[in-house]
Amino acid sequence: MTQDELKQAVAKAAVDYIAPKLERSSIVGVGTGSTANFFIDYLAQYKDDFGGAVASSEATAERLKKHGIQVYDLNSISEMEFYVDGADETNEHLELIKGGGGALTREKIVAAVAKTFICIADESKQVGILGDFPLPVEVIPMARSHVGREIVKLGGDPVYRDGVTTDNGNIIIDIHHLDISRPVQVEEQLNNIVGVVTNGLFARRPADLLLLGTSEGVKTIS
Ligand code: ABF
Repeated sequence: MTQDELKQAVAKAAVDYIAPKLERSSIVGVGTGSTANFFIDYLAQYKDDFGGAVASSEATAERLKKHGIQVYDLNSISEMEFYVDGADETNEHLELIKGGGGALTREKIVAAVAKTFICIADESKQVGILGDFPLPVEVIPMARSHVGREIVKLGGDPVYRDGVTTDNGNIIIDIHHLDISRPVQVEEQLNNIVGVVTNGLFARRPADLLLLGTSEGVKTIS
């Protein structure tokens, strides 16, 4: 199977998992990226059976609207049963690196609100120790150099993502070669740097369920 076919398989599995649990009033949190896009396309067939969605990016909001799925501002909803999104890396504890697409802040906010966070990923994303994928950090523009210096003190190599502005008007620094053998601790250290808005480690709030696309089929890991 190609990587795209694996992504489609997990996207469909996520829809099959949540569809029977959705009520007319249910709001679904929807992530960003190519796997999430497949999820949106499958979810559209159920658009009359649930209340609508909260999007983790402007791009996702556009795609949802094109399918006729109602998109809500997160502040206007009080409860969200599911958040479904991809990842750049996952370990066996369902701790993730996210944000390769630059939407990490909104993704982390939606993940914080959702009762159940379902991660959908193909098997290339599964790793022993997180960190081969450069860890994205969203940073307030004026703090770029300061944050870079602090990252070096932590042992990482900061690389400014040239030409990228997030949906929140900030910049992204990708951290290479950082030791992430203790993800919760690293997430907290990065959070403590003044000027960091969000980092792409989802360890304090990992996924609850991982649907992993493999050549032997979709594996469900919790
Ligand atoms: C989002 O999409 C991001 O957190 C992550 O960076 C990316 C994964 O992309 P894809 O599904 O295209 O591999 O979930």
